[in-house]
Amino acid sequence: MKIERIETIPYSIPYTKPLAFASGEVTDAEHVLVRIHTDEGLTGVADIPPRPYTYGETQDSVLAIINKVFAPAIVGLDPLERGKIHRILARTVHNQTARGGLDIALWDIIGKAASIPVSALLGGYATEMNVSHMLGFKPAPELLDEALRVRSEYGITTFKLKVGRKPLILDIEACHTLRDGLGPDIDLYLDANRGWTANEAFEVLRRTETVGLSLLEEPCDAKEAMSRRRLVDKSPIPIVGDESVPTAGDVSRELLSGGCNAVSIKTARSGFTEAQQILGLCTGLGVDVVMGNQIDTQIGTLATVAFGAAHEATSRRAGELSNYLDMSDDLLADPIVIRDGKILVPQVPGLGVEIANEKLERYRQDK
Ligand code: MUC
Ligand code: MG
Repeated sequence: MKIERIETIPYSIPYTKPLAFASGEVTDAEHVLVRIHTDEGLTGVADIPPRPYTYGETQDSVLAIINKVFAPAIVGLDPLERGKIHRILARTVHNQTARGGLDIALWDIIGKAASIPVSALLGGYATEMNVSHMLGFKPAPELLDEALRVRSEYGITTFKLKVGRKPLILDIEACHTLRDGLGPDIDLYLDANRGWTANEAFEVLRRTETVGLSLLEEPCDAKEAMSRRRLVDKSPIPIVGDESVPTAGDVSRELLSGGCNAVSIKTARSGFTEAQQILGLCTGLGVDVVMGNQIDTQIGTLATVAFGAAHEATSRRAGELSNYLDMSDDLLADPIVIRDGKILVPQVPGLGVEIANEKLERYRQDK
């Protein structure tokens, strides 16, 4: 089998409800759909979400790096020659989500060629994942309304609150409002997307001591190494690295230097291959992981579900899998269902991504 052609399709789908957080805001999913076609008629599919404020990529940069650099270098290779392909892709630094998407599409081909779900190929631990719902910036009463609605509609009992706002009282109040309104049984954790200093994060932790938070993600910039290390050292809850740890190398540096003591794994930026390396580092060191969301579409969500369900360590916590609920539409032909707080792994060869062609025609931007 040979890679014959790599197709990159820019598209845009508006959000019904923009997601705002400390490092940016998403109002439209301006993504790239990548399809790797083989000479045997098998096609691997992945969704690429450029996030300029996180990785410096844009829709145009994703198109350029794949069309001009990656595709010419890997067309003609066998999709099973993964080691060779990754060696070639690794010659180019950064471009996380472009590389991640290619890796996911290659795994999709391999699953289809073997007639096995990719999740089973990756590890086959479980056939479902619990869902964590992300709450963007909003006044506290609206956050509670959303969380109550999501719990009653989808059975979701884990919530990640976006924080990092000033004055700090906005986030402190939101934490107390959510805990008071949702009761003691929900899992509540925070993601500040580097919005605070380490000292501000200390203050928030102190003033939310009674809330029972489980994790604090990217409280401050990990580059401010000394204050971040002090925070990791003294925090009563794990400090999760997300945008500070996009690669396995970053994970090892941040864990070994004390920049974080838990890790968010995102398949959109790591693909499955590097995500497994990251997971190996974390499980080897005894560090907790959480399956994160790159503000993914349903296509991206299926990739996270495949990886998260495949391993015991990624199945322990609920994965962040519900951002797509705020999109006005999607390219996936059969919408994902969240029931009893869970998403099932499609039991079909590959990733189970079936594209609705009429939707792709409607939202693509290259015609
Ligand atoms: C998250 O976990 O941070 C927001 C920025 C980004 O890169 O991902 C999202 C969610
Ligand atoms: Mg994050």
